[in-house]
Amino acid sequence: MKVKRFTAANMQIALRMVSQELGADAVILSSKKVNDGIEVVAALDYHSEQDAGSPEIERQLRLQSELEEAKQASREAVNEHPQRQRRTEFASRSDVSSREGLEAVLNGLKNDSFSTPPAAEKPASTPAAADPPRRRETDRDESWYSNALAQMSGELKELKDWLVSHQGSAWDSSRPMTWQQSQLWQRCQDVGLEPAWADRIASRLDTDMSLDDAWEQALKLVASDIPVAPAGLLERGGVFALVGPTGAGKTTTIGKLAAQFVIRHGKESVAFVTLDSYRVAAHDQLKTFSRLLGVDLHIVPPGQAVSKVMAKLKDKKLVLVDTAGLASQDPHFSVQLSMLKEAGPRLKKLLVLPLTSQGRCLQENFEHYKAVGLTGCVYTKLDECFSLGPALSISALTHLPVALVTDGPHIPDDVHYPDAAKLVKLAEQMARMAKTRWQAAEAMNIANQQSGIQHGA
Ligand SMILES: Nc1nc2c(ncn2[C@@H]2O[C@H](COP(=O)(O)OP(=O)(O)OP(=O)(O)O)[C@@H](O)[C@H]2O)c(=O)[nH]1
Ligand SMILES: [Mg+2]
Repeated sequence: MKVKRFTAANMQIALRMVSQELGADAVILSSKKVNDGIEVVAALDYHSEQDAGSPEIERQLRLQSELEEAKQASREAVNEHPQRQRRTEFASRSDVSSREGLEAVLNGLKNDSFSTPPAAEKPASTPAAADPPRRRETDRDESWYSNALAQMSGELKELKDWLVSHQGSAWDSSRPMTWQQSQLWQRCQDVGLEPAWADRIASRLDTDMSLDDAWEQALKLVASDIPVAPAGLLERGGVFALVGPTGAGKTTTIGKLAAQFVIRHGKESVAFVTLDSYRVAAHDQLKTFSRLLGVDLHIVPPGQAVSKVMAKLKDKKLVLVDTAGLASQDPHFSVQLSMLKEAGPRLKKLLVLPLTSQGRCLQENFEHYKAVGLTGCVYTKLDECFSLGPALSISALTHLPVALVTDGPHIPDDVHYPDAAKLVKLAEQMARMAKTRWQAAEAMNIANQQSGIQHGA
């Protein structure tokens, strides 16, 4: 149990002091009016039955009084020595972390007989030595102080940079960061960028700019690091396989692309191929699209050559190959991977990355599918996601171009060509919104805690 006496101008301030010092679980044991306001005795870990009237409460209050008396006695001792008092005042008044604060301390010390600078350590001059030499002495003092000040400022800055670089926030701790770089690094983190990428961005920035200007630059660098595939897939066509985790949106995206292509180039120009024969009703969705759009569907059974089917579809402008979303541990996973590899580079493989997945899952998806030779990726479910940083990190760090972005389940409209700058802007807005929500939640927690204490009292 911890017991403490608090004195304050009114009850509200006293309760706040109790909450700050002993926390929300503190119990108020007594309160009474005193000359300068109100005195409250509060306890932490107080158990009403066993602690009531306990000598431990008396003992702790007595110790607190003795401690306060000792502090008062020591303050009086300091006041008795005027020079020591002056030094104490400099120290307490001045904030040496700023240039002005440091100057104030130095000026204070200059007037203090305890601290005589080297230039003034000469024997006292005779009264005859009038104004000119004294002015020279003052000039020398000034220059000594400004040199000392410049040196100390430099050392403080070095110390600050060193502290920042060793605080463990930087991914690459062997490379020191300035304070501003570390702020930018933190903002990149808030956006959800991978630490290694955030590190690269922060270290490329000129730190003479204001923090906000540097952040603007940082966002431009982020956008320039995101590889984007040339637009025009829907105009040019080609042979594309969509691979990726279960439920990522592969079949739906194929439906969107096929529908738009049919509108532009006619149903004869498109064909569907599926490698998904592993699950019950595996082809149903694609069969429905095939029927509605009037587009041919070709099924390639497990282990068969995809290249043979592709050879038969040479006259089609757009061939879309659907695959099964399988876990990497599934024995069929490697069979499907081999079929995709067998088709060769004419079959362009696009990794479908659902933006609603965690960053680590997206990273694993990339690792599992990169063996097929990915030419790009499709971001899906932008409309349902609240952090874009993880997917952008995959593209930037693995140089995997973004070919398409989908932002809804509707066929054929919810598919677009990406714009890196817009994606980055969106990513930053999402991060800002998340931060504001956390801050509001925290403010609510504190308010609830305080009202809880008041009700308890
Ligand atoms: N909100 C939203 N939903 C989407 C989007 N793309 C696909 N979906 C939905 O996600 C669900 C799964 O989509 P599918 O196309 O079946 O996913 P898949 O990758 O083919 O899944 P598997 O074949 O099981 O591997 C469906 O309900 C789609 O309507 C999108 O951009 N936004
Ligand atoms: Mg599917």
